[in-house]
Amino acid sequence: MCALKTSDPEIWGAIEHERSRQRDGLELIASENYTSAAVLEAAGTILTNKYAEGYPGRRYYGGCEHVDVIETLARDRACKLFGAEHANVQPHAGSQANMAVYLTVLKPGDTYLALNLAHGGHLTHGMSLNFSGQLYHAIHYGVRQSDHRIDFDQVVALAREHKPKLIVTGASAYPCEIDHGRFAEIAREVGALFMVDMAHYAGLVAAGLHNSPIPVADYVTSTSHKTLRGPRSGFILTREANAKAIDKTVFPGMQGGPLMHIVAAKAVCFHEALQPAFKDYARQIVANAKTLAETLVSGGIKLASGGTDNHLMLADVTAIGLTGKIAESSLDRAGITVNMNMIPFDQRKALDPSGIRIGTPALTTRGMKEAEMKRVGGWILQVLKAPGDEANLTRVRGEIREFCRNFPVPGI
Ligand code: DSN
Repeated sequence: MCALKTSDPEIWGAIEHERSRQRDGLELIASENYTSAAVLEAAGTILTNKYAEGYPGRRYYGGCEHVDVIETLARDRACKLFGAEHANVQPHAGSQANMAVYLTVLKPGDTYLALNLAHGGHLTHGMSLNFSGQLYHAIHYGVRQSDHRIDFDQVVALAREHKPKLIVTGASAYPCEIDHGRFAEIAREVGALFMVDMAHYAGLVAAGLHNSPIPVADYVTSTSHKTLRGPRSGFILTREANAKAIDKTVFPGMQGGPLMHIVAAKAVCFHEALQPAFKDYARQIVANAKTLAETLVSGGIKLASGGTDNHLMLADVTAIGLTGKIAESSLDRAGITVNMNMIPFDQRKALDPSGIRIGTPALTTRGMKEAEMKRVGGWILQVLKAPGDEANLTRVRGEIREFCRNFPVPGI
């Protein structure tokens, strides 16, 4: 960092402040994590200098012999990790991975079925302002009001009524396991293709803790930076029969040169996830989420679906007289980072919804376990019960800073 400090002290300074923020606070954003030092190193290499449009062995630039090795390793490792036939590791992010599948299998105006954003879905699953809602006719299923689990009766009814070309599942704020097999049966019955966006729970799939979409889905998309703990990026898994079409859509269809430093970092992440220790890590993410959920519930917080089966939970803070925005900002002032989030059947708007989303992947990476989750839950409760008490927030922040010293962040 010395060169940067000298040449651009403003950017260097902001990065240093962010480094302290990541080290001194409790990171509970469900879609974030801390990469290993090795992933960070790969992402920060001279590979950023290289153009490599095309695929290994078929590039449009000279000098690609070394990046070919890297991309081939990344693809092979992704396939081995998830038991897939083909991997495209070039999508810059999850949105691009999803876009690549849509562009491959849908024509503008075609109908597809996906989970409602307000019930835990994702922007790229057909939100009206997103390309996925503008270019295509997105129909949405939701969760049941009674237990906040996916309403399969509604999925079946909508699939039969609309005969979508594609059925999509996967979520960014859904605390339960998704039954991919059930979706696959419905897709088969109505003659639809089936895509799973496993971005949030990919690490749990890799560890065998969540049923895998690979055997039953036509296309699986993911990010690499959430439970999978890699660099910020995306990838697509599919059968060999779909390989040519999906590769052609990613390049030259929608992207130019792949970010080879990030492809290398993805290869490192897949290698790490193939190690036995990753299974222990993923198990601990889920155990930590359960303990944190129990702590919050016993402190009077209402959770969507009553708890969690995976790495995240959704708390309805209106039940204790707050809004998601107030909860997010008071927790922030105490050194606890979460994001405000809609809860199913929310009566409020996305910019100040009724809930907050809380996830355990990042704290688990720091080595925190169940005992620490009880303390973390205790601090969350102390803040939410007195969100305007600045002295209390300052006291909690100090305690958290001290506590965090015992749990180093990899790479810091
Ligand atoms: N924006 C991500 C999340 O926070 O879940 C999903 O892409």
